Amino acid sequence: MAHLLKLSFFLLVLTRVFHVLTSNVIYSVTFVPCNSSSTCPQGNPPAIGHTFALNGTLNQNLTASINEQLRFVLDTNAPDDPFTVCQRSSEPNFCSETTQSDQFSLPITLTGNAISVTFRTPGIYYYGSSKHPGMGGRITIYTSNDLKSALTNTNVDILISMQNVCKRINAIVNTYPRYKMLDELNLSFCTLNCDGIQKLSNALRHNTTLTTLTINYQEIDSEGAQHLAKALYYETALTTLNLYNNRIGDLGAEFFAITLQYNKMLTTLNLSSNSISSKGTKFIANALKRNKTLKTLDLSVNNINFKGAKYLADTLKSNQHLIMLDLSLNHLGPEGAEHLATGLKYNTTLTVLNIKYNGLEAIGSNYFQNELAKTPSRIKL
Ligand SMILES: *[C@@H]1O[C@H](CO)[C@@H](O)[C@H](O)[C@H]1NC(C)=O
Ligand SMILES: *[C@@H]1O[C@H](CO)[C@@H](O)[C@H](O)[C@H]1NC(C)=O
Ligand SMILES: *[C@@H]1O[C@H](CO)[C@@H](O)[C@H](O)[C@H]1NC(C)=O
Ligand SMILES: *[C@@H]1O[C@H](CO)[C@@H](O)[C@H](O)[C@H]1NC(C)=O
Ligand SMILES: *[C@@H]1O[C@H](CO)[C@@H](O)[C@H](O)[C@H]1NC(C)=O
Ligand SMILES: *[C@@H]1O[C@H](CO)[C@@H](O)[C@H](O)[C@H]1NC(C)=O
Ligand SMILES: *[C@@H]1O[C@H](CO)[C@@H](O)[C@H](O)[C@H]1NC(C)=O
Ligand SMILES: CC(=O)N[C@H]1CO[C@H](CO)[C@@H](O)[C@@H]1O
Repeated sequence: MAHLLKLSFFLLVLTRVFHVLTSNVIYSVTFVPCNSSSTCPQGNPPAIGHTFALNGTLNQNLTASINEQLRFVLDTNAPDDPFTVCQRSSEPNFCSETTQSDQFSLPITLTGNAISVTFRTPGIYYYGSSKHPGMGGRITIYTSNDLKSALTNTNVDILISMQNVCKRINAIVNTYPRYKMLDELNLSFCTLNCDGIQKLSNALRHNTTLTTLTINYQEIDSEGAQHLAKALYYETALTTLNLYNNRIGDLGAEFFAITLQYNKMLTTLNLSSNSISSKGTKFIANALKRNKTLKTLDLSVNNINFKGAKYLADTLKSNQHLIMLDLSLNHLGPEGAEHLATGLKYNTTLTVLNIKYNGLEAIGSNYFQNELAKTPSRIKL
């Protein structure tokens, strides 16, 4: 019993510390030059020429949970741009027309001045300049300190889909800066099974702002690849997909090849170390003859031999988009090198071809003699 008491005391202390840590969120408020043309997010009047930056980020919308305290510290003297936090503002006038009863404090104007507000009711609030319309942003207060409150709500679908399949997702979310939009997600330390991949793929189909997804060192097989490829078939915002060290195999490569013919967003596909042979390479190479967006393709550490090299070489003759092709640590052989050297003679856009660790160190320089003389940086032998 005593033991149990001790344990609960310990838990209490921990909870308390955690509570203190998460309940006080500090933003420093600076004024930075604002481009009248494009970079004033809320269309500030050019005459003002300045806008708020919260922790270096222009006019971001914030999220927090009830009972969390937001503290805004002014980092610049701003006699003409008094800063305030308010409710019931019109948008995008952000506190500029609110009466004093809707303001949470008197406006601050001097370096070091601070406003602390603890929100007790969920809803929409604002921060901004009480003088200038358009300077400021929105504060969304959620009901609890859950995933929804931790990030801008554009990617909630993805996070929620991962919550039950990746135990450490909460850790990622808790360390992610709140004033930033989630645009990169690294799930490499999850243990995702096929079900997890399917949930993630379904969530990806909803318009999200995620542009980079990294799922290295998992056991994504052809079925998982099919789910992901299907998601990319719908236009997502994703531009970079890293799947290093999985096992999608030739069938998985075939699924991605289908998607590559339609997707217009993906620029980097990393399929390094995925048990892909020349058979799977053929599908991808053929898809790239038609596709136009992919710029970086990493097929290193696979089982590609001279046949795969020939398919890719054929593609290089017509593809005008690929910039980087990594075929290091495969089994290209001298014949493969010869094919690729021929492909490169056509004026493709490729600026880096990596064929290291294919046992071509000695013989490669013959095949790529012209290339190496012209642009040595183009070939990595
Ligand atoms: C904003 O920056 C301040 C000062 O650098 C820092 O103490 C604070 O933790 C940052 N706030 C957030 C929400 O990251
Ligand atoms: C303002 O626009 C100019 C020209 O487009 C650009 O060079 C500059 O970096 C921009 N400044 C900011 C603060 O975004
Ligand atoms: C911030 O919120 C305003 C509305 O209050 C909206 O117009 C704007 O697009 C939002 N900005 C971002 C970056 O979400
Ligand atoms: C992804 O996370 C893993 C594990 O935490 C880390 O080793 C790796 O560097 C990260 N990769 C990227 C691209 O951020
Ligand atoms: C994503 O957004 C675009 C443009 O807003 C829209 O046309 C498209 O249907 C949306 N896609 C999905 C899957 O919601
Ligand atoms: C592919 O991923 C591996 C592992 O993270 C990395 O070492 C490699 O540089 C990546 N390839 C590209 C082209 O980014
Ligand atoms: C090479 O580029 C030039 C100029 O961009 C173009 O006119 C020509 O058709 C191209 N040749 C091949 C073989 O792609
Ligand atoms: C998705 C996409 O960009 N498809 C293009 C593939 O290439 C053909 C021929 O160049 C275009 O007609 C498609 O629009």
